[in-house]
Amino acid sequence: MYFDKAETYSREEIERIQVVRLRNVVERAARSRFYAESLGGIDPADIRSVDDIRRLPLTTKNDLRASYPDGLLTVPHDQFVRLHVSSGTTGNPTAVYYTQNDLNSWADLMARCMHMIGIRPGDVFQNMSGYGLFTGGLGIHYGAERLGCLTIPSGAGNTARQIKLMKDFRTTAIHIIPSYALYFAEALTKSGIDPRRDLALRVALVGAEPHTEESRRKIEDALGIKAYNSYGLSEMNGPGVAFECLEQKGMHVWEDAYLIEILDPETLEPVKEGEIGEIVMTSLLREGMPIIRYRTRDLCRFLPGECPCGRKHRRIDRILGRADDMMILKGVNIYPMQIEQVLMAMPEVGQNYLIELDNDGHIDLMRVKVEIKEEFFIEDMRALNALRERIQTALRYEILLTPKVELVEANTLPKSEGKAKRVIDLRKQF
Ligand code: ADP
Ligand code: K
Ligand code: ZN
Repeated sequence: MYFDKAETYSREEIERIQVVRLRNVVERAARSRFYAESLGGIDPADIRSVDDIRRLPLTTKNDLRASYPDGLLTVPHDQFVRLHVSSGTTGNPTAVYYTQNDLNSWADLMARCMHMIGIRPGDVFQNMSGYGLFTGGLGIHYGAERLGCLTIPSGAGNTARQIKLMKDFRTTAIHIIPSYALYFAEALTKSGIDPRRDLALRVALVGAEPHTEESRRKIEDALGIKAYNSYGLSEMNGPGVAFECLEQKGMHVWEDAYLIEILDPETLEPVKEGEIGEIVMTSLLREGMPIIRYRTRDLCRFLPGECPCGRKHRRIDRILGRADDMMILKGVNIYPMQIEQVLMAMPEVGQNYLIELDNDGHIDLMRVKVEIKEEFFIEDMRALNALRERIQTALRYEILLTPKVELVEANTLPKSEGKAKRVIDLRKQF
């Protein structure tokens, strides 16, 4: 029934474990350059209850950038076996290192999530998310193997091949980001395949980007499956932080492994029961690079009451949005500053640019309108096209997605008074 006995813990047991583990985290973290300074000699013995976490300092994305690449490491370099790097913005990206123990406990957590939604050894699991630096690839992959599934690392895209793999190997479970799932469902219909008749699909993990209850239902109807919401972030390993159970009523946060707070992003005080605030996370199991009170910028709320499934790990609602200007396209995190940095490094580019996000059906796309300085706005089509392609390549290199680039004449984009509006989101909520 349960993959891990932690799923059966009472509130008292959860909190007892949290206090012990938090003490260890504080002790261990102090070995890193960053926390040696920011913890300022806090004594682990001072942590006597879960609420004592509020004595510890918060950690922001900027802190991680400033200590890039290895300011948070607590053991020598040769003890690490994996590195993921996320969203570079102006200056440094953030690097997350894993020891073998970290990878093991992450795989266990991920396997726990998948087991919770009825996936078992013998299931055929197709991981249809990007691999590479995106933690949804390898993170979920190792969880599926840990659970004992036949695991197919199909990666994202190439819909025809995905379908063939599904048919040939009788795939029963998939991981897919919601926007691709909606696209995939349409492609399936167009290719004349009836998933209920022709495929063995039963269940999907969907996550990495915000989506609504309606799109979940759409994915479920179109593919003839059950779809479960999956939340995580690289700084906390990746996926496997919070996950829906069979009830599909919010995501259980694995509180034996993560200590979650929801704070008012202005006052940094805990919000009142059930109110919306920013998720702040502490990893309790990561040994090589523990992160304390990480400000995720994700806005969310706790769901009240107990879950009918019996697990006492608290549940959070769907992620309601972001407290910063990070954009999520096809599951990939992008900051407007990354784009600005690339554009402003090009001598031909003028003062103004505009990022438009749109979805063509379901697939996110980004259009970047770029003003070109008068002296460069030549009428030679070929030269302009070459410039456009150069900008596109530079952007793709930075954000890992290919935006559509449009060159426009100087002073033609709308000018704003005060804070420039750089991003227009025309996407229909899906
Ligand atoms: P991942 O590789 O798991 O996407 P990243 O660190 O790249 O990890 O991105 C983490 C961010 O993605 C989160 O802070 C959140 O904004 C977003 N995200 C992840 N899962 C979900 C989800 N289920 N619903 C909404 N947003 C999500
Ligand atoms: K993401
Ligand atoms: Zn539950």
